[in-house]
Amino acid sequence: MKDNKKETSKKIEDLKKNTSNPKGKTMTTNQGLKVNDTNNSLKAGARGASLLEDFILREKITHFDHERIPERIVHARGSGAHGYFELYESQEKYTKAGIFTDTSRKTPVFVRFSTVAGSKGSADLARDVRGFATKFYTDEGVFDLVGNNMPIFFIQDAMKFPDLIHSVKPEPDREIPQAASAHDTFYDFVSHTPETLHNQIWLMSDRAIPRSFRMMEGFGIHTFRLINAEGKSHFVKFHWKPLLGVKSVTWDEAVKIHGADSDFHRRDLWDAIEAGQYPEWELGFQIVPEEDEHKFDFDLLDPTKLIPEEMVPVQRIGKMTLNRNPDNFFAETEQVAFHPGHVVPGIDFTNDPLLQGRLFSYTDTQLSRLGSPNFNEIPINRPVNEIHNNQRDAHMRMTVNKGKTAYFPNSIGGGCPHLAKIAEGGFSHYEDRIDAKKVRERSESFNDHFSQPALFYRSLTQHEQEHVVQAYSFELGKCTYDHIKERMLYILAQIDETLASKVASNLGMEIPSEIERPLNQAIGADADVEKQQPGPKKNYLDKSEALSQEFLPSEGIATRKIAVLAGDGFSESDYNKMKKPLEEAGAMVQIVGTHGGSITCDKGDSHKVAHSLMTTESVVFDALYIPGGKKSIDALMKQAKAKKFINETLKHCKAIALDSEAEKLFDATYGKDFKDDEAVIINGKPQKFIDAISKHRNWKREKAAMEIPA
Ligand code: HDD
Repeated sequence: MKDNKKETSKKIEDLKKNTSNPKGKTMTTNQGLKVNDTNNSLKAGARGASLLEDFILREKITHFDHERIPERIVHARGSGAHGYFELYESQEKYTKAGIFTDTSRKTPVFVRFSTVAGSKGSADLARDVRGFATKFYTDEGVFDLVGNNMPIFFIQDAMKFPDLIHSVKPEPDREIPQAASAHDTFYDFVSHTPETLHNQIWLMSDRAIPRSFRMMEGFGIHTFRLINAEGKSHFVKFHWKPLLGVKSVTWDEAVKIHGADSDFHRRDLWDAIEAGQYPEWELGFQIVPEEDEHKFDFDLLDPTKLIPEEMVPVQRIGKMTLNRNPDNFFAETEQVAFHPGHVVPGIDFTNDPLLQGRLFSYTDTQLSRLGSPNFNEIPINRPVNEIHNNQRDAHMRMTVNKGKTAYFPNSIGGGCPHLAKIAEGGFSHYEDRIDAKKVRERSESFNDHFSQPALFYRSLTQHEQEHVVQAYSFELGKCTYDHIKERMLYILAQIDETLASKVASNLGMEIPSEIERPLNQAIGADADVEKQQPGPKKNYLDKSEALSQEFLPSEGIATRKIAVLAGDGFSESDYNKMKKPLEEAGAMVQIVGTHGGSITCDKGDSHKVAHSLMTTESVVFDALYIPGGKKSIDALMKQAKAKKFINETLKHCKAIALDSEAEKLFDATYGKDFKDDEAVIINGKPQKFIDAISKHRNWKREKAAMEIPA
């Protein structure tokens, strides 16, 4: 195992100034006084009253009483890691940003992944969008890319963000449900707001239940600008492409993982980094020249639209590696403050009205979450270059600013800190021309809400489409108002008739031919309602392969977790035959024993078990191996949980390998009907098993496996 705490960077060195390590040190109060007893309060006699004088007790309790800060209003549950970004080739034709032009740099990053709707303590496998926020500590200041794992957003204007979030959060009268969109208020809102449809259908897809944070794409969503040294602007969309491919679990697994390990994603990220299996993503640019702004059938400023990769290919320009877990969750992951407005020279904004609203919201929220405008001084947030300005004081100021002058211009301070010319790296905004009437309106070019959701659905493979049907049937099935479900069915029919009719049949309802107008309530009281109705579907691309997650395959099985089901007397030669090649391929092989502690193999050697059948579940593993050994198989035959383990692994379309006597156990499960399955390897070569695991799932099995009552 690598010692990833040895991985360092400019930012890690910077954090060391504030890092405290108690090893070999004496306990003190916050005033530096050595403490002699932290177990007993000061009393008038051993059984007597406690004394107010006890400043050691008071300090300890007072600090504890104030340990919590408000959780994030959205994206409250998250996990972070340190790493670095390296550029493949200078992108100076597009931008003057140092991180995108200087290939010699290894720019430190801190990334926080999150769910959106749930509280800080909610379960990782909620059906939800995932946040993917990256803080680049560049030599020119902090650049934050605050994106999600889906390339589009629910709404077109920041003005609607509180409505969206209030609808998806637990219903305010009963604070139910936690971390779930499957309830009336969410579908009441989205069914009246057809612009949400595109993100909604992504939310119903497998993307919303990832196998791992390490196996998700990331997207900056908005169209940003890149500005080069000549001041020329190009539009850009940012993409993160995971080298491990894009992988998900099934909904049935997600539900069970909630109970088996509600920290599943957090643990997975932590364990992979501790094991030296550092997750990697390539950063991609989709570049659109200024003059092509109006070339598309949709508006580049509309955040509910993506640019299909077939129209504008993603150029991979660099790679990010996450190689170090935080030292302290609160100090780093909880206190990190991202902001889409943290940019560096060479990167700028567009008029996307969602982005513009975000530029206000992120600093504002830190004032209540972190308590002061000095949140930038918290170690995880401060840049690696020096900060000098005339901002002063406020709660919890850390910096000791020298000198008399906190104003500009000044002569007493020698005119310092002085201003930077643009040529010296001073930031200047792109000179976007504005000549317009002040209006509170939505552009008509934002009115097409159905073409891209339909394109997304068409582009999915058959099993992915079926998962969308199942997800909508589950979510709408949880709603209690028929009129809301009817509106949703009517809207789904605008995407795809078959999708809508399958969902309708699962709900036991008909698709209405008409619904109450206006379809789009998300407009002003005086707006021209008819003009603002969603326009007809356009078909500018039959399919976009890149929208299916099957399109980004991965090779290998590094960090995949393989369960070895065994009891005393298992065949050591079977086990060794499989274990070595699996581990050489980077997989994590763990014995799940008939009991805890250790089990003894047929050669008499003792092997430590990672879990007993009582303490784990099949859903937290990627594949299953069962070695032979008569005594071991007889013991497993007597444990109902062993059969459940096999049945579930089959149901979730995962690879299974078994050797010699293990076939008897397999025959005692639904396995007997799946012996010809290509991801079931009986007495086969390890390489066949490795190939099957690397495909992630054998979806061809899914229809038949659904019948397994596990
Ligand atoms: Fe946001 C947090 C991503 C729209 C207001 N947002 C937050 C985080 C992510 C995103 C990943 C968590 C950052 C972290 O880990 O600390 N948000 C997005 C994306 C959006 C988006 C990809 C659309 C493209 N957000 C959005 C809008 C608003 C906000 C329109 C408000 C007008 N978002 C916030 C916030 C949060 C936040 C309330 C909560 C905690 C924080 O900012 O620091 O200000």
